[in-house]
Amino acid sequence: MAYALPDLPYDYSALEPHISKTTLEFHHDKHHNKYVNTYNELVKEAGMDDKSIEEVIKAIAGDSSQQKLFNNAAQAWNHTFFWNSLKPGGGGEPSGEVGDKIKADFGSFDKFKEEFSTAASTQFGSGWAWLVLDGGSLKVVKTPNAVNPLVDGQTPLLTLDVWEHAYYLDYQNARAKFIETFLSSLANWDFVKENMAKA
Ligand code: MN3
Repeated sequence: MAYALPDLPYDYSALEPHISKTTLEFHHDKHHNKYVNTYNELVKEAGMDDKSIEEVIKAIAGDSSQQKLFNNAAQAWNHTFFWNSLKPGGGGEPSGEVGDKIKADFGSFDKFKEEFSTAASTQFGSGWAWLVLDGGSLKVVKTPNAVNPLVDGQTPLLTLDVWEHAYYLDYQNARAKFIETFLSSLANWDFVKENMAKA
């Protein structure tokens, strides 16, 4: 099925000063848009356009002959998930069932933050850091390039894009500062709660 580029779930300037309007314009209108357009061309050529994008991602993961289709499918999907992982006035320690689950599975919110920060900062080169549900437990994982946790049968709950295009205009090479800002001011715990409820 053709995949539509979603609008951002907030205004382009809504995440300032943490993520600038310019970054979101490039990241959404140029990068994400290109992944979506390329995916829509390639999925048709591959004769797989009767499938949902999630089905395509799972079906061709690890198939080196379909690497370009996989990369564009996963990047199209990952970015939509990333926009929803951010919200104005987000971040900080979540309360309620999400906060309780984090404490139960990581020991404390600080332990979770430490694991997530380590995953995001040690992903060498381009990739993603994720909070996932794996067999009922919360876990932090990192993935290279376009890969996402769907290919390992995990349920993504929250993600941070650590490709340089996600932060370079606002943070230059200071990835650690971008990660810290995501956790303190942007992470969308409502989205995590929705994803936990659907899992
Ligand atoms: Mn990106």
